[in-house]
Amino acid sequence: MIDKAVEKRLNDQINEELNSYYIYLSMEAYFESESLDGFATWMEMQAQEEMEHAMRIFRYLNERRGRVKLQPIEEPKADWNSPQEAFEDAYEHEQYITRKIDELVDLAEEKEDKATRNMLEWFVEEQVEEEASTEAIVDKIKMVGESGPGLLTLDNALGRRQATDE
Ligand code: OFO
Repeated sequence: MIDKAVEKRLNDQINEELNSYYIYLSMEAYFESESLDGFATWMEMQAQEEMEHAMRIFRYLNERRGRVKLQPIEEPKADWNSPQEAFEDAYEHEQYITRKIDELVDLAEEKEDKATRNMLEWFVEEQVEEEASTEAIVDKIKMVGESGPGLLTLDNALGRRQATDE
């Protein structure tokens, strides 16, 4: 039987991942409204990944005979002043999620819950990738600056993102 404090925090993390899903879905809608289809595709893939992150924990909690309790999803921000601002928000959000995962790891270790600690290892590695990818896009947007052709080239490149398993 899973520790109650760990169960509670895993439920909170399911909520964080679903909030992430909503944030990126909202960014997808923003990019669609700006006719930046490639940026929108990238965000659609990102949102799908977040749903899969939530489901990973959902399935794990069920497997441990814990009780999944879904919580309300916050209304996400709907508008940004520029693609740079949206991706800066995404990068900041990923850093926040990394802190949440780290806190969960600390709790699993404190409770000597090795199975949860082991399950979280995937998330620890994933967060390295999530921070790196969003930060790299912020850097690229800064490089092209206000340049229309530069932004369109970047839009094309981001639109080639493929769906992955996670
Ligand atoms: Fe963006 O990695 Fe989950 O939340």
